[in-house]
Amino acid sequence: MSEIETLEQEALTAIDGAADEAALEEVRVETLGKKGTISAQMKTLGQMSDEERKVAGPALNGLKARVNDAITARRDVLKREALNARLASETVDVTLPGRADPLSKGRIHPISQVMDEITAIFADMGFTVAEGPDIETDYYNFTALNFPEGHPAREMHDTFFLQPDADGTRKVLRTHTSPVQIRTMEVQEPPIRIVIPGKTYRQDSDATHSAMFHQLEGLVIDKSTNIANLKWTLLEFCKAFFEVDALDMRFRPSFFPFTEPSLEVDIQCDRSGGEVKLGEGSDWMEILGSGMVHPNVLRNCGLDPDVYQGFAWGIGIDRIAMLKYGMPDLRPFFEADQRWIDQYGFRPLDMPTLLGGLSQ
Ligand code: 2NL
Repeated sequence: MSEIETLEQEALTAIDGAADEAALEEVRVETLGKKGTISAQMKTLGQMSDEERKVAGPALNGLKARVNDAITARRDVLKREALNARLASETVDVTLPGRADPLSKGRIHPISQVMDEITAIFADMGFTVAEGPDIETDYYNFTALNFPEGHPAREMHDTFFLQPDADGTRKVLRTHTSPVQIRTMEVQEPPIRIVIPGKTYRQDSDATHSAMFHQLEGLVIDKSTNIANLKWTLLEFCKAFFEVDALDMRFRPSFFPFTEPSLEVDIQCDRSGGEVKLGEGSDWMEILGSGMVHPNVLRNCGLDPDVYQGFAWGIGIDRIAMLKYGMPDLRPFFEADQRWIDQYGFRPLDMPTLLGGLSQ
C-alpha cells in the first residue's frame, strides 16, 4: 500500500470512529491542521523533482479533498445524532399538570365555601345577603329579640361582655346573627327576604364548640307568610345543599324567645354504616332551628303583627360543613395548619353556583 493510501485509510478510520464533534475536530487537526499528517506530506512536495511532484501533487490534493469531504459528512451525521439525542432527552410531556403558581395555591376555607354554597342556594330563591357588626348592644342582641330583662336565656348564651362604656352599659360580642334581622326590619319595608352569614361568639369552647363560630340565619316577612312557606323553603334548601333529590324532614316543637311556634328541624339519615348518609335510612339528624317570628319581635321593629308575619331560621355553619365534607374534628378549622387547608380547602375559582353543581 502506498503512503498516501495508508494515510487515507488511517484518516478515514479515525473519522468514522469519532464519537462526537469534539473528537472529529481533533482528527481534523491531526490530519489537515497546520501540523497535521497530510499537511506534513504537502510540505514534502517542495523537495520533490518536477516529475515526482506531477504525480504526488494531484494525489495529495485528492487525498486532502477526500478526507475533508469525509470530515464534513461525518460532522453532519454527528450534528444530527446530537440533535436527536437532545430532542429525545429534553422532550416536554405536554400531558403533565401545569406548575402551580403562587396564586393557584391559595385555598378557600371550608367554612367560607359552605357559607358561599348556602348563600348561593338562597340567592337563587330570591334572598339577598345582609350583614351587621360583630360587636352589638344588649338591645339588638337580646331585648329586641324578646329576651326579657334578667331572663335566664341571656345567661344560656354565655355572652362575652366588653368593658363598660362611659354610660355604664356593656356591649357584647353578638351571640347570634339575629341583630342583623332586627336592624333590617327597622329600616326596610316588607316584603323582606334576607340571609345573614357571619361570625358569632359564645363563651363555651370545648372539643366540639369553638368560642367563635359561624351562623347563617334567614328571615322572611310578608303579609301572608306562613309555616308552609317555612317548610318548603327549608326542604328545598336541604335538598340543594346535601345534593339529594328527595329527603324526609321532621319538625319538632322547640323554644326560642324570638319565635312562636319554634320548630327544630331534623333530616333523614342512615347511621348504620361507619359514616352518616343523608336522605336515606330511618334515623334523624338535627340540622337547624326555626320558627314563626314572635309578635313581640315584630312590634319591637315597628311592624304590626296583625298585618305582617314571617319566619326565621338559624343554621350552625361549622357543624354542617363537617357533616357535608366528612371532617372528623372541629378544632383544626381555626388552627391555620397548611396541611389541613391543602387537604380540605377549595380552589378559589371553583365558585359555588347552582348551575355548576355546588361543590363539584
Ligand atoms: C339555631 C336557632 C334560630 C332564629 C334563629 C330569628 C331572628 C329574628 C326573629 C326570629 Cl330577628 N328568629 N332567628 C329563629 C329560629 C331559630 O336559630 O339553633 N341556630 C343555630
